[in-house]
Amino acid sequence: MNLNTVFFLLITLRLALAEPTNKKFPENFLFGTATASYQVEGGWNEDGKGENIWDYFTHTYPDRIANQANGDIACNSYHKYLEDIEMLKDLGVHFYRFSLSWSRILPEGHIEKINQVGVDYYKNLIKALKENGIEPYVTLYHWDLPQPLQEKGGWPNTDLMVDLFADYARLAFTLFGDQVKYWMTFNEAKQTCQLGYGYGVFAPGIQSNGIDSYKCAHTVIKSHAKAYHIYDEEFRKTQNGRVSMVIDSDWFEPASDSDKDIEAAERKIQFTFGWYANPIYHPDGNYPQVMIDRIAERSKKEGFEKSRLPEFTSDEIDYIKGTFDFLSLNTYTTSMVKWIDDYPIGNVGYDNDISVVAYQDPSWNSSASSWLKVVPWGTRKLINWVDKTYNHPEIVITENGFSDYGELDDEGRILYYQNYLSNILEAIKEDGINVTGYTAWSLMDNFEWLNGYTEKFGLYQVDFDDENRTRTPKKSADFYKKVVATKCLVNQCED
Ligand code: GOI
Repeated sequence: MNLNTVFFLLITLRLALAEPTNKKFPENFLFGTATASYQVEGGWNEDGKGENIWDYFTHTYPDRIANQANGDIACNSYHKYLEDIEMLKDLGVHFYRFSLSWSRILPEGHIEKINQVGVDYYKNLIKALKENGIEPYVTLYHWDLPQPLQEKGGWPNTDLMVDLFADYARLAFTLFGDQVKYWMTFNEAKQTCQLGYGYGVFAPGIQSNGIDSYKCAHTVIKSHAKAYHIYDEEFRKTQNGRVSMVIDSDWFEPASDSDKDIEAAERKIQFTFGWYANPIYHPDGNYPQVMIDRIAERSKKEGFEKSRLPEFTSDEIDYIKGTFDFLSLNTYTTSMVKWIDDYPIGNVGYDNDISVVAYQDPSWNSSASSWLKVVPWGTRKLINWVDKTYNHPEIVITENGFSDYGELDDEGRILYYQNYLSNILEAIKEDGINVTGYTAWSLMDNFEWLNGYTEKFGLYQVDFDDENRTRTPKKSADFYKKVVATKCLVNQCED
């Protein structure tokens, strides 16, 4: 054996050993899993809880939900939260992301009437989590607005909602802030505003595409900022926690490397992610310029007196920008984007304001959800885009997951997590991006909005035909448990 051969062997050995190391997350990286109040709690009218827009929507328009399902009982976590905590303990997760049901705490939406039993439910849940070493990550609003507030106009009513949300947020910080150190004000406001007040397919079912949906977003962004400032001024010193707003986005890949397709993909992500992120996370604040310009121009041609996109004053821009302690990102999939000529003036709406074509490649692997194709590389690109566009914030992935029909042997979900996590790890290690946490959606099968109980995202199966709502770990639960325990994506990582 000559010296070259020895070197060759040594280098091969070194590479073989080094390879697994690259599959290890940083020591301080945190793993968790998530649910949301309406999707799991049930107990919809128990112990003084008020009605919210999803109670009202599912009861009033049962045909809009697959199999006329609703969240009246859901996973019955209102009564079974201790069992949920056993599952979390078994997974070994560092944190549990859940949301507060606003109307369980404030049945009429305002702070003049507090439902103590509802408050106690969350106090007990939080206490039990802490006793088991699981950090609560609390979302204030995951889509379940108190119905009485909707009857006064809901989110498009900016003057009403900003102060009401601020009151609710202050109350939550006061009640739970000694124990809760991670707060998320809103989950995926784009779904609230565009599906709820634009297309009208989600509760409350208002169809005012490109008008109320923009007003809704305006209110949500202002509400978030006010809640953040309240935390900053009244609680941060004593409670020392962190506040963020969850924004969701697909990755949008240009359909070709033509300048036009690249411009179209950028416009699409600015209208999707930038709509909410720019005012808060961009150093200059305000809506993306491309939204301001295009919506103003189209509004004028449509005969509106002013732009359908509400304006922030310069004081408001300053007040809103920078209201975050980290950036929380939900992401599931990718779409391709193609440039087209602008849609002619006529139909008023968000998609016309964007005027691009988005589609998914039929060759991509499917899930049980029509919108969710498995595209792991898209997530790495999205993380890079977010990092670059918003000046390198700390990023926490607050949701990511895969749907099937509920089988225990859920290889598809394992493959999804394996490959998405691998791309997130590459974003950290190879691209040098500061991603500090990952959240698997979801802890258990639950009420999947319009699709009822037909599409399942859980690490645990829930038997919805059984009064006990029996929970059973899927194969993916074992997989995730191992990842959480080792912070490693292969059989063994170097230390
Ligand atoms: C999270 O949202 C959310 O936070 C969790 O609560 C949730 O459980 C989890 O995701 C899993 O979903 C193809 C008009 C089919 C009507 C394309 C326009 C259906 C209906 C696109 C536009 C899309 C993750 C439903 C983000 C809601 C699924 C947001 C992904 C319904 C569509 C549409 C489409 C449309 N979205 N969600 N939808």
